Amino acid sequence: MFKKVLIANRGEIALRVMRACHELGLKTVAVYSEVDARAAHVRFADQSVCIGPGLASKSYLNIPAIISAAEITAADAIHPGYGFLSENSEFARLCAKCGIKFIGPTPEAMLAWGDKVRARKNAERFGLPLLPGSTVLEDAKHAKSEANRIGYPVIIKASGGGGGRGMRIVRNDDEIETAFSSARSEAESGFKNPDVYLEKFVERPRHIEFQVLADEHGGIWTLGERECSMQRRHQKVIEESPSPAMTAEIRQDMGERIRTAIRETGYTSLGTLEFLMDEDKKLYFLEMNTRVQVEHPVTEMVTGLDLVSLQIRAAAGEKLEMPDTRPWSFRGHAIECRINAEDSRTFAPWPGLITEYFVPGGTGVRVDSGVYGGWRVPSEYDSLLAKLIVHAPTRELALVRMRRALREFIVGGIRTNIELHQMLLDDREMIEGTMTTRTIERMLAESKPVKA
Ligand code: MV4
Repeated sequence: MFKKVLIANRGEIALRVMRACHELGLKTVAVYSEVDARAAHVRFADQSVCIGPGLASKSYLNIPAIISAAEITAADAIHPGYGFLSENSEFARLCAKCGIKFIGPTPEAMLAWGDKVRARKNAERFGLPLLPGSTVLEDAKHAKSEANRIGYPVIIKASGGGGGRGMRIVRNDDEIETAFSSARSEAESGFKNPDVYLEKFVERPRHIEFQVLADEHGGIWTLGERECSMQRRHQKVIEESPSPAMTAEIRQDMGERIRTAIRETGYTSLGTLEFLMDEDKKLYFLEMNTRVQVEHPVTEMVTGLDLVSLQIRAAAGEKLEMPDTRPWSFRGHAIECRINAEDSRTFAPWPGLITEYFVPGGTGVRVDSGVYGGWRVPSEYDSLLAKLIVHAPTRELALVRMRRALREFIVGGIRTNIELHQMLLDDREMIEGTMTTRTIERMLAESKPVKA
């Protein structure tokens, strides 16, 4: 096992990783930017190192500064959390070169799944269902012929992208040339990779993802799915497990296919496979995230597992002795609300001083937070303050528990999206469990308009 882990992240996920390390008896090193000197993750770490100014590119993305911090403190592993350097295979390679274990998949496995066109090829080879689509588009003429072969509407995506950035929906031949060239130049400037491909566009999909965990001894576990359809502009807002749309048959079938794909690509560590579900409950593989995700706690609540602890133990080369019930045995229902520092109506970010802070508790309530009363939320990073997670025997009781817990959450001094969550939990599609990726947009359009 490692002796000391450097956590190359901030906020709630840095604390989340730190908690797992301390329970495993490992020492921790926090890194922080100048604006984060008094952040919670710095206060609770055994050691801390300042790695640069507030701007992420000069601190949390500053590879030489982070590697130096690990060397100075004699950390033998780095946990990247999510975002920042978590899916950077060059960083993972450099860690290995410096004799520091990157807690995540190998650089090779990251590349096999990180590139979307390669991921589609792997998925096809190993039996994961795919939407009709193309490989890399050579030019506008090729884009047009592929779009006609597949049939409109289609969506153009960047092979080096992900999470919805740089996508273009195309509805007819007149739009394809412009969409192709703008997607291509956006991909080039945004991801330093001009490759784009296209897929059949699904109009009102659900977004469902499967959690997987693999050790370095051939142990592979699929840990059910998360329903992530409640999102706005590619930012997830509420997640839950299990998905109200899932059946035991689909879960079993997809679990078997995923374990095959994971085994055949030599993937280890935690990972998430994203799927779209159409109205006929057919699932289509979209992309894989090769990191721990924000919404991992809902899977933890229904499985009773500590995913981050298991991820660290797998990275240390441990053979994970887990009952390999396939699929995993699940208990009850979990829901997570992302509490952000932003206006509930306009979604404008709202950094500033937190003057008052009280977190809900009681039976079945978990709060993963990175802030405290007296903390000034900096403007440099994303607006996530805390994750409110509830667990209950049924979905209905989990909804009741979440409404109860939201009433107890007090954040003074700044605006938050708590009111948005209260509206969402009373929305018909949320209550029925029939939500799609369009639900939030629809609910906002129906509610009383307010000037921005
Ligand atoms: C799609 C799609 C419809 N059809 N692909 C957005 C995030 C990225 N991972 C893929 N995304 C989508 N891909 C096809 N062929 C709709 C989306 C999409 C979406 C997907 C998941 C969660 C939220 C979303 C919101 C809008 C669009």
